[in-house]
Amino acid sequence: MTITITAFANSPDQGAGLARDMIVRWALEEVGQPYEVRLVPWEDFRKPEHRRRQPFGQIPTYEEGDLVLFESGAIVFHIAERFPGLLPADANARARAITWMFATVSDVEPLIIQREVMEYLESDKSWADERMPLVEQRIRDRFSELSAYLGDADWIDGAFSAADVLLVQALRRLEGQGPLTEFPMLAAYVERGKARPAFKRAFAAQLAVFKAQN
Ligand code: GTB
Repeated sequence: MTITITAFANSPDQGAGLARDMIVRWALEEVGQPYEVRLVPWEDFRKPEHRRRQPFGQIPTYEEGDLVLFESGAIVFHIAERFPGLLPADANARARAITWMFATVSDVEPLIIQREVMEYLESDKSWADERMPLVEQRIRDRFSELSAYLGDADWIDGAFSAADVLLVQALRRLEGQGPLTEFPMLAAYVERGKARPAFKRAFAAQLAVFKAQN
């Protein structure tokens, strides 16, 4: 059955692979599933046809026969359950990998997004200079805990899993910048993720879209 995902027709990330279709592309590449991409131009994001797939008018979405999904974390979870390769067979290891998927989307990524919101949307506010160090300190505290948990392991909990797809992509939002650069173990973890052939294929595919449009 054909899998179709949606992505920005013209991504504001300039081909950096930070928009969330990258997470879905990477997961699909890891499990070896071909997919098609419906590119959504800005003017279509709020149209009813797109909102039927994504109630908040965003990308990515995932279609497979009658199934239509939104929320990149949920999409990756579905892919990981549907096809072998992204979740361990052992029940306990699988439960831990799923725990890390939830931890990433609820306890790690929102802190990083808060910083982006401050940088891009709130930098002109009178309180911005006071608040930014607080936001960064929260990220630093969480990264310190994350780094301690990861230690010198390759992946966040045993074998590479869907949790690593989500976590590496979340951390990539701070690639080359503080506070991530202050945590060499986490920066190296991101590099390991990026070195995976499936990541490279996904990255190249989204970059090709950007290049074709610009
Ligand atoms: N929780 C949802 C999910 O995980 O699927 C969030 C989806 C989401 O934020 N989608 C964004 C979107 O559609 C694109 S990925 N935005 C358009 C809108 O809301 O109107 C987020 C994103 C956008 C841009 C960059 N960038 O330029 O670097 C990075 C990430």
